[in-house]
Amino acid sequence: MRTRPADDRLPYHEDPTPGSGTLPPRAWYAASDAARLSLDGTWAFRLTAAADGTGAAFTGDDPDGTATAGWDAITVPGHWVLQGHGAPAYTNVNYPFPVDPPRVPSENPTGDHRRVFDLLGDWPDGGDSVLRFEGVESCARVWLNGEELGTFQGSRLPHEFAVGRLLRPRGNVLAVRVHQWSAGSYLEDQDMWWLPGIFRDVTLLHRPAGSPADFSVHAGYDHTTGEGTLRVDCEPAGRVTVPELGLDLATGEEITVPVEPWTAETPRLYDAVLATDGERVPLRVGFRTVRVEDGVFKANGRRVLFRGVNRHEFHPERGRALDMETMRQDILLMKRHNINAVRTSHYPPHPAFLDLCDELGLWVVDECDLETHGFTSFEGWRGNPVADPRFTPALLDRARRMVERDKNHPSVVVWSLGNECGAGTGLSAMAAWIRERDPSRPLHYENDPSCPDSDFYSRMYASHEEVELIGRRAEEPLGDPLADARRRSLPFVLCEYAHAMGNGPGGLAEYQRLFETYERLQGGFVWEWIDHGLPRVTPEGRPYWAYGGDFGEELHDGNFVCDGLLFPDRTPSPGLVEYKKVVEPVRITVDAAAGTVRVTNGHDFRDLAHLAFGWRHEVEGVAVASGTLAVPALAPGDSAYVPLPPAPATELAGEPVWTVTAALADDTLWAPAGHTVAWAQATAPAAPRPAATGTAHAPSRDADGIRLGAARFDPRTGTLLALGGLALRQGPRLDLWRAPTDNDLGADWQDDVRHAPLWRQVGLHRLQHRVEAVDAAGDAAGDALLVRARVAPAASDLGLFAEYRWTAVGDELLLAVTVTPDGGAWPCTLPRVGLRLGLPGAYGDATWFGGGPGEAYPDSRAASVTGRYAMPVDALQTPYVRPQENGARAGVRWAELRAAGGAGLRIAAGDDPFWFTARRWTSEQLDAAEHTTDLVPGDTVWVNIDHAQHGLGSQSCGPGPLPRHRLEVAPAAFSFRFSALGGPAA
Ligand code: IPT
Repeated sequence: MRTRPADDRLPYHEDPTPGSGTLPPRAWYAASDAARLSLDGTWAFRLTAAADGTGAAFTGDDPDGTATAGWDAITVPGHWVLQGHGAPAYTNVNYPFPVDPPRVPSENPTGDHRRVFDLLGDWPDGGDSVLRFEGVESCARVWLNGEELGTFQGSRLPHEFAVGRLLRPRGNVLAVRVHQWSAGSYLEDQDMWWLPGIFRDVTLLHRPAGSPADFSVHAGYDHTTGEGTLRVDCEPAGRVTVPELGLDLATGEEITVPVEPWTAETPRLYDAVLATDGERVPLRVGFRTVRVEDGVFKANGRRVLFRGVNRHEFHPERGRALDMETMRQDILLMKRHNINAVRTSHYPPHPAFLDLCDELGLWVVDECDLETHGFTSFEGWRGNPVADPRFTPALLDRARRMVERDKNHPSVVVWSLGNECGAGTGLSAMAAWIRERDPSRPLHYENDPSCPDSDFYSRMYASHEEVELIGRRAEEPLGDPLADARRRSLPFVLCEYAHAMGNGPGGLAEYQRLFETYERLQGGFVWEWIDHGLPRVTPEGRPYWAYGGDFGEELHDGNFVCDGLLFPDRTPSPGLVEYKKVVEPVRITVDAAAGTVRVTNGHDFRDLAHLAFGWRHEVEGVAVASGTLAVPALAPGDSAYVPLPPAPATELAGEPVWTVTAALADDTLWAPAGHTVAWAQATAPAAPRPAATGTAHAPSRDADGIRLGAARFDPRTGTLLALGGLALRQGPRLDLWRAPTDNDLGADWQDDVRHAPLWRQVGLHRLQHRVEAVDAAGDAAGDALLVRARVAPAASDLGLFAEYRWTAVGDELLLAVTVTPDGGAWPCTLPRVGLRLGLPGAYGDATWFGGGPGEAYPDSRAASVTGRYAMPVDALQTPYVRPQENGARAGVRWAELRAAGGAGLRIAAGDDPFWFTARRWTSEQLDAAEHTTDLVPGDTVWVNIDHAQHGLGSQSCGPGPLPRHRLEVAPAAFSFRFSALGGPAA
């Protein structure tokens, strides 16, 4: 590494050491009786291209605003690139500037922000006042009334200045110069949009004489006695009252009393007040103790299973400037989807978010604002700031600002040093400081394999196989036996897994089974919570979500920024619905034959008294009867069998389905009574399908082609042309292709087999159908139309024989297909095996009996509920930000597609339920689209009825589908029954 003798002459924004003029960090609290003035709102703004900004005039004491006359207005909190100045840019790992720490480009977008404010009429005398910035990206220099206050870096952390001596009743001039790039940018290489600006609140706070300089709430819980111990340290001293507990104690004094503990499942908070001579601060105290004990992370003496997500702060219009409503919405959505933990990837969130976590109940891994991932591109992470002593003071500053700000939240149970920084002494310095300052919480860091600074063995995207080994504490040893022994003794978390990019993730259920089997495996955090898509419109005004590269970035990582369980507008994706089911905290198994339901309480702390159980009986998706189920208030971990009522009598014929649900018995803060927490179904063993009744027809040739019952076929190709009054756009034929998902494509750094690139290499996206025989003479098995084809791509000797055996009985047309691979060894799996057919565009209403309401795939189908559903074809689509395979419904017994008048086509399963997909564009069009607006409905409804689908996996950043969910090339046989549905007029 070069050393730069000139470092001491670096301008402040390139100086890696913490800024100047700020106050020591302290605890954040939402409110107190001290005056405060929000400076959020409209500010004057001008963007310039270099760090000089608009020059000196802007910084002056100029209440009339001559210096900023004619400037634009900007909303604070906000990012200028989302308000019409400059553009956002997305990179994952790469720094979007030459890597030469701590120097940054001369082209350094700089936003001068200026606001003039009056004090409230009654702004108190005495004491001091501080100006507090909750978050500015990436570096700021601040002037008040013409005097420079100082500078700071550390975007997602608070910074305060003492300003009392400068304030006047009217016309205070606050000038803030914000640089997009600074030495701090080297520490902020998180996988997200680069979004400069004053993006969190700016507040003026009165600090009366005798107000707490800082305070620390220590509220532990002893599960062996049921007692909580409270001590509040505060400078200057004061008193703490907790009315509900009858407590009134001095600060520094410790008291032990019986309490109800805080957990994420039971977020019990006690209102309290900390009163010093100068200020009364309302507190909400949650009593809990967390520690790693016997290799297991425990809260209040019990092992905790993290059912977590990684949460970036993101709002499609406001970027990382989140309002309270959005923060609350995130938590409500998490709670309603059985999520119990958040890793604040990869920076401390808005401080109010943690209040909401305290209140609504989430375990929080609070992560420092730190990532230096871009250095991974250099041999041995050359130049990595966490191994560069020049940056150590900044790293310590960041650790301090996080811990001091967030230390009083019961929800924060783990401190995380940062993300993807490799290894370095700077990290150890942070860890040492945090351990000393707050021994009450364990530390987390993932990216140093020997875990010297972590109390968890933490990994990202490890395969099921490896996770299982780790669960058995039988993982591959580290070279150093001491380090290995230490790591082997640690509890394990997957700080990231199940990459939720596009369609996926698959394999969640299998991970969850491992977490539930091995004590050491304490769950994980899905990557990630929300897609960071930004709204745009086409020139014709059609809206879509933009991703990396859509803003003319020189370097970018495309749609890797859209890998969340929520769409950018916070609509839950199928992946989130699947996650909710997989992590449900009650396991229900319905045994219809035995007439029993087994219920296991999978909560870590709560019994089941808060849930109401119910049953429902349906026949082929039609409700027959329902009732309640008495389930004992099982303790965590306990199971019981409860009887099902006898099957209700019904005239209805068809497949009976039992559904048992566990729902909230009463309203909670996060969902109303009746909200379903867990469920299970029992479908009857596949009922023998009723034999088709009616006359068997024989095929015949005439001038119009081949006839078979109500069907007409092309005499040359043997393709079904029409059935009754329905003329098909394309008769059913073998289809293997699907528009690759992000997970099918895999990540380009992976050595493992990546499925979609192989599919394309083999040519599965351009299969030709060569018809070998159309035989209407029947076969030994009866009167059948036999069609034989070889389906294969150009330039390859690989192919598949497809034999279609058509028969007709009564009004039904039966098709049995056999598929036989031909050629040598296939180097790839298959996307799907089934049939594709095209119907006239009018056949746009789907009804089916099978899995729904949402899509499902082989390794993501736990949430698929067997029932009867009806929706327009347009509603069957899942609008992934980058279009790709979507919308399959699992386990379908029959599906109908109808036109407005009622005429339609019914497709019923032959021997096995099938996968049903329908859309107004082809798989090839879906494959070609880059944004949702590239998909234009055509005049055909394309229907796929699949015997098999390849799994989803998580290979856009992790492992592909598990072997049993891979669709291998092999002989297959499947069948369907088609019938034309007459409309009222037909
Ligand atoms: C991992 C990062 O920690 C996370 O921020 C995000 O980029 C994620 O990947 C992918 O979306 S790092 C990865 C290279 C294993």
